[in-house]
Amino acid sequence: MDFLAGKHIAVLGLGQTGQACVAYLQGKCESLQGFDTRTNLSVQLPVPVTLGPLEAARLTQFDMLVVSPGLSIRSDAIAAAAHHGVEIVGDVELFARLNRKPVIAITGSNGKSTVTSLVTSMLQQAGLNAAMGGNIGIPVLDLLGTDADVFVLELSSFQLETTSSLAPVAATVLNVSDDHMDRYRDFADYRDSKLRIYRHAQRCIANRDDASTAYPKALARDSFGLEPSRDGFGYDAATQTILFKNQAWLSMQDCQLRGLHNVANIQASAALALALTDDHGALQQAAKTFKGLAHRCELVSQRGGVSWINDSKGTNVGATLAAIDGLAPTVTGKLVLIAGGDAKGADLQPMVAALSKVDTLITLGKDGDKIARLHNNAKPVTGIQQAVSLAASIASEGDMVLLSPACASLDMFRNYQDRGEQFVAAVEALQ
Ligand code: UMA
Ligand code: ADP
Repeated sequence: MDFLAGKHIAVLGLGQTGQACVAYLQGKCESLQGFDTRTNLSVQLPVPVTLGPLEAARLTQFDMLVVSPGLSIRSDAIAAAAHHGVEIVGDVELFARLNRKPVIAITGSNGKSTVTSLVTSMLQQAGLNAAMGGNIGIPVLDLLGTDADVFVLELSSFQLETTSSLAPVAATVLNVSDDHMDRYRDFADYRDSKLRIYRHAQRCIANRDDASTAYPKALARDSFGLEPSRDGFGYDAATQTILFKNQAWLSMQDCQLRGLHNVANIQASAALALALTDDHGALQQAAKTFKGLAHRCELVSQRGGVSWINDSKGTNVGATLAAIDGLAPTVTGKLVLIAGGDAKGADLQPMVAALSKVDTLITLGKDGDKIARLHNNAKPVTGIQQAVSLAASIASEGDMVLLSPACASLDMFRNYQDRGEQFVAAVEALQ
């Protein structure tokens, strides 16, 4: 904790992360203050708090800024402080400097929460006391006081930008596709922030089907992919069997997760867990019983023979492509897609091929019209209730209605959970 002693520290952003940072840092440094650009924030903190725009003149007076993921370190005031020599870190960097227990680290544009939860279940099944945290919703500093023996961290590109000394026993970039383009110069810039996860990793696990996930160099390496392979995990599509070093390892028919993206998620999870256990039976058992998380391709109703699927966590194009590609082959009738929201500056063109599998497209939200232009049977609506009513009037037995927005929810909802819950409530309220 020497690196904190005598320091004047500012915590920037006072959401979940900032509050955990204040709770941890209080009493461990010379002085501590909190800042948040939001003026409507009501937080009670035991340190002086300044709300409103960040000012470079104030920030340059600190030794260290602990920046929340929701704030860009490229914003003028923070960049000016960095230029002035103020150290810029995030909560994951503080965690990395303080933690002495093994860490498994997961990033990627899609599948992070699923893999983080599944790795944790696998390790627990193998008898390890594993706890998860990070972008999945548990600030990493809150993990330090727990009795867990190993931590499984979901890390966003924003968190990785402010992290430089994390040394996981195993790390993966699951995939990289356009997301958060409103915070990055271009795709390469976004990808580079994700690849930071490999920097000090003992074992790097890449996706053979996505060249953007490859490590430049690694001490130990492993991989997963949807073709058979002599290395790591592979897949035999004909028999729906996951392979390990070309030997049958697990039948997807014994698992509850569906879709090729979930084959990749199980493979990646197992490859990560093997860094800490060689109990293959435990990993297979955990994969078989894992039901998946709420709001991710979740079957919420089968009223009238129509499958209603809540994939509200499909917050970018890559996620929605995976949902359509994974689910469309299981539909005997028509597929109705509800999409739209804040596209975060993403290129929507890659949706065109997948949208050809959609019979009716219902759009809503800030960028709904941009998605509507990609389909010849698109119907814009003003809200989720209208979307569900319209879908119900179109769909009949054998059809599927899929909410997979390809967009963030924040233009119309509190978060993706709120969007998913409103969708489910509207489906349940149907006469
Ligand atoms: N904000 C401001 N001004 C500030 C600080 C934040 O306007 O001074 C805004 C941000 O732009 C954002 C919101 O407030 O819209 C929340 O930002 P935050 O940094 O306070 O967020 P936390 O509450 O600390 O939650 C963060 C992660 N949120 C973000 O990265 C935006 C949570 O991931 C994460 O679970 C939590 O830390 C614990 O680690 C959420 C998320 O949406 C689920 N992540 C993005 C994603 O998954 O796509 C990256
Ligand atoms: P994240 O935490 O990265 O947002 P989640 O596990 O919460 O990922 O899944 C979010 C959505 O992304 C899912 O609902 C699904 O549509 C899609 N998805 C999940 N895993 C993958 C994957 N490996 N590749 C592509 N899309 C995926």
